[in-house]
Amino acid sequence: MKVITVPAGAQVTVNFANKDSVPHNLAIYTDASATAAIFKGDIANGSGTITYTFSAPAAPGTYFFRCDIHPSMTGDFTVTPK
Ligand SMILES: [Cu+2]
Repeated sequence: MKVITVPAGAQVTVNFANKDSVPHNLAIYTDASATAAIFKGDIANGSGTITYTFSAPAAPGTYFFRCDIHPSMTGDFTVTPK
């Protein structure tokens, strides 16, 4: 389990460097059902880099992230109080 932790409401910048040979992305959802997206990052092809910027949820809590192409690549997206 991987964990990304950010402050509530923060402007988040992720320098997403795909060092793999297959495409990946970073997508954040309200929970592990992955039905309500908070942020869906564009897909980075192999050996590509993308900078993602988005606003963290205002409400502290534990959210969920995954790679949409490989739904078994998951982790917690934790939002801490400001
Ligand atoms: Cu992937």
